[in-house]
Amino acid sequence: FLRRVFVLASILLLVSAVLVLGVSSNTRDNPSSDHHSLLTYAFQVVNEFPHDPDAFTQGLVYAGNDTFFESTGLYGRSSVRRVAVKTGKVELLHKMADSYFGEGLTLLDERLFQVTWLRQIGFTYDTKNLQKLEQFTHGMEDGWGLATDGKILYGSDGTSTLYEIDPQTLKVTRKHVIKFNGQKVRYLNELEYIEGEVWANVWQTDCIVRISPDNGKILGWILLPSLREGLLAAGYSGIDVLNGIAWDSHKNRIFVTGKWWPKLYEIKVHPAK
Ligand code: DDQ
Ligand code: CA
Repeated sequence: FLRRVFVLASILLLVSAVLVLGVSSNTRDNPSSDHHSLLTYAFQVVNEFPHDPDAFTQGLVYAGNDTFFESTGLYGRSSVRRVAVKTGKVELLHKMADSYFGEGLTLLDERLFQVTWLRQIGFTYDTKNLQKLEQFTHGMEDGWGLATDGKILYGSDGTSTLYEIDPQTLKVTRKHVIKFNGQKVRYLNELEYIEGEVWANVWQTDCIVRISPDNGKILGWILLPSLREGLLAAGYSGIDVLNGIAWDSHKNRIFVTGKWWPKLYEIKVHPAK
């Protein structure tokens, strides 16, 4: 019996030695592996709120006072709406013309800016009543995401380009092509400016990429597959992709949701191990 214990113990020792050696030599072979793990962020849900499951969310922005403005897509069903954070209730709704597919939305100086899909046409709205103010043409290839740092607009058009747009002239003033390990990151979608970074949903993925607007470099990836998977597991089979990031700069709250998602999440992000 003792001999058996001894043999088993030696096998265990050998296996763990191989494992430890394997892992450490891996790290040595790949000096950037530490760097890469720092680039990845996990998250935890700190609150969840109801969200209109008929909202094909394309733009989400926090407006203070526990209120969002949200832009929804699909032809004939596109809208700009004011939504109560806690209840998910739509408090005010502007229905768009049937021929427009609502996309990214942002809030600057009491005005909402919205872009539309497959067109270079955007609109501004009065935040008080959601009345349309102006129609504009932008210089992006298409209208997908919008965000602002309080001075300029950031835009995405489904390519790997992050645009800077002057809110007065609506002209593109600067562009960055976003690359990860030399590869273009296409399908940049809904945007949010958060403490000096631009965060972008990558369409058809459960990932948010964190970008430095100063140089277009990627600062990190937030991996959120468990949100969509959790909804599917709970029986919400009609949901589409993750889309919609909003930032409450007063209470440092991050909100995320998706197209036709019945829930909206407040999350906290931390480096993944
Ligand atoms: N975009 O938001 C990624 C820019 C466009 C999404 C377009 C998706 C069309 C879905 C049509 C569903 C019809 C029920
Ligand atoms: Ca946003």
